Amino acid sequence: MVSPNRQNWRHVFAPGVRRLLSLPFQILAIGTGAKSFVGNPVLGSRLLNRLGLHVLRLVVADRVMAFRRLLLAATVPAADRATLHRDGFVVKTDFLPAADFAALEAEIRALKAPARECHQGDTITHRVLLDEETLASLPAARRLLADRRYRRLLGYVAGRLRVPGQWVQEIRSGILPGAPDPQLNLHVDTFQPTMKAWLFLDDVAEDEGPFTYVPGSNRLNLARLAYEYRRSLDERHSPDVLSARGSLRVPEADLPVLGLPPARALAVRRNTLVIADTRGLHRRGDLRVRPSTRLEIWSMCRTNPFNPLPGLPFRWCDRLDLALYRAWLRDQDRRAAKQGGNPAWRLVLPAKDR
Ligand SMILES: O=C(O)CCC(=O)C(=O)O
Ligand SMILES: [Fe+2]
Repeated sequence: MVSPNRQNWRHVFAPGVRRLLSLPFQILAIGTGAKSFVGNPVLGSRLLNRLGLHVLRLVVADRVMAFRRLLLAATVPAADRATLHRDGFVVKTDFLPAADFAALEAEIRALKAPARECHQGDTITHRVLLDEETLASLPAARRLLADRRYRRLLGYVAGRLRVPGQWVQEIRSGILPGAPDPQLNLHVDTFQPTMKAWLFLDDVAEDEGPFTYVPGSNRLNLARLAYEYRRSLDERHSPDVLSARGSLRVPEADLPVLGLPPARALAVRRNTLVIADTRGLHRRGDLRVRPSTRLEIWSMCRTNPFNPLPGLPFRWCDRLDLALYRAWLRDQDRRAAKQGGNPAWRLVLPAKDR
């Protein structure tokens, strides 16, 4: 039996000991994509950020990505590179030949596979990972993922030779009771340049929650650095938890301070591919109709921001990446089960009818 005194001792000292033991890891995290001001006292330190830690990470990650993209420059047309640099996103309408798109759409709408769901505010994001097992029964999706133009565009924006992370994603808005979806607020995903892509299987009108981006907000200029410097000092105390965790929420009223134009809603027809650097300011646009759904092939790639190399060109790298991702999901499941709750990405078995 543990004596009450000993319990008190534990209560008082254990958190301090834990903090001390985790400090070396928190320091090492400076060299990774870790971004949480509130979750990591080193990244959130007012003193270190006053000395320029956050801004230094922004600048170095930016230059490293510029170098990686330079290495891959020959793989994509110069016009796409210029558009990405100028705006932070590239839009390709009628991306697939009509017959290929029809085959892809039919296949994806009929798909029933294990999925993961994230509940944020009133919105459910439903994702099916396109790994080898799922792709085995999806020939049109396999063709898309093997399409050189697709792979190279995504790879260029991600600064990576291969982009393994591909999902079928359905955004179901206005489904849950609760606050509006936090993705409706203008934000950056993180401090490092990072790629997300959407091949839309549905038309998305201006008032149907289209992807919305502030053109030019991908570029770091002095105004942006000064703004992020100021924000970094106290961001760990932000009442907005996502902001405190390193996905800065930026009020639209701050855009003139940043010398930026208003956000542009990318209303699109189905079969449009949008690829964006989500280090730039973006949000999910407003919705007139609720509930509503938006179906897409979605991709995301975020690598170590300080690695100057674009990875290896082998297929087994994708398998390894996805195996690690699945292991991470299972670990999240175990942790959540221990605490009697749901992980952020809960397993849905079997997938619901589409
Ligand atoms: O789905 C969207 O339109 C954008 C959501 C978003 O902010 C993101 O995926 O990072
Ligand atoms: Fe985002």
